[in-house]
Amino acid sequence: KPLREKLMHDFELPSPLSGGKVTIVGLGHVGMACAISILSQNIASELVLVDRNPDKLRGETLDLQHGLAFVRNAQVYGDTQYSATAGSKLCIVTAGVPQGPGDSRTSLAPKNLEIFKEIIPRLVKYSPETILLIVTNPVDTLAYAAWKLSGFPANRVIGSGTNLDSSRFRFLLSQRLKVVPSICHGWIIGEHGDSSIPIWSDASLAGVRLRDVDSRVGTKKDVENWSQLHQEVVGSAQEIIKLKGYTSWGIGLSVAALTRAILENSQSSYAVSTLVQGIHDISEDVFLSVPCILGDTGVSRIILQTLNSAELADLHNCAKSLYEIQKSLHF
Ligand code: 6V0
Repeated sequence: KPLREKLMHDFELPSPLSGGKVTIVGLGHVGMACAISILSQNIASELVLVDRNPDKLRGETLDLQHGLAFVRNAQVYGDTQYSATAGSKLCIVTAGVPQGPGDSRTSLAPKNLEIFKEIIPRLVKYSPETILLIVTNPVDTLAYAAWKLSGFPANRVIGSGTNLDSSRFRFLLSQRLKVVPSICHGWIIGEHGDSSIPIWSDASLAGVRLRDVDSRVGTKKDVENWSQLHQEVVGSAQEIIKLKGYTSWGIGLSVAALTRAILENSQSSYAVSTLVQGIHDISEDVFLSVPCILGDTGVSRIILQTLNSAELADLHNCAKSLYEIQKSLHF
């Protein structure tokens, strides 16, 4: 008898599909930051890694597998074939051309759209019930592309959107207030990146709205210049890219939080990119971030914030400019 059979008797083998299967396509800086964040927080029971570069795929897979003795039971394997992704509850897509110093996110759209035309139909073929979580930039346009290419209902296609911008904002708020980020609240909505919208009318410290204390916060009349925080959020990706070449940890942790909400059906709220046609009187079929409730159906509800007229106008402008970009692309 082989040693394995001398060591144990197979009684009832565990089911191969655990329900907590997550696929990550694209194992660059962002994909691997997502992988390590998800693994180290014990969020998924099965993690499948896919990349078109076989050496990178094998190297990253082995490297992660060598740490599995230190996390709760999770299977990790890599494949260039999409059949390995079958039955995924969630597919995270980070594959694509990254932003270099000085590149706008929007300039990446045509190239990354072509990559999505390869990836999305293959994911859909093997996991027709999956939820797609898009991270590749420009994330709002590519979430829309994934929705079109998949034919999925909109609730099952999510862009990582301004969840990262919102956490950058909460961190900066916490630094200025000298408290921890988790008690600072503030939504950044709209387009991920340059034209994101800070909702100052809602920003609060442990439930106390900053504008109830000083109505000038975040406006041009504000002598303390709190709106600078949003400028820093907008500039932060380029600042990090200049300093270290790419961004990874923030987005990795942000994606892990979204993954947990979906897999655990937590029904908690995050600013993510979703189909906003009909929300806040937006007429275009575009994906933009608004606070959404996430769970095992993807986006279960969209929170209808009470936006002031300036915030609404900014949101409508975002929708129009994204719509123009979409029109110029060939799906
Ligand atoms: P990277 O380090 O170049 O990794 C990209 C990976 O994608 C590489 O391993 C490629 O081999 C792989 N890849 C490319 N084409 C395919 C394909 N057709 N099939 C499978 N794999 C493929 O880039 P990085 O990880 O830094 O960035 C990835 C994407 O994330 C870029 O579009 C970034 O702009 C975007 N980001 C999005 C953020 C967000 O907040 N939404 C934040 C940071 C980066």
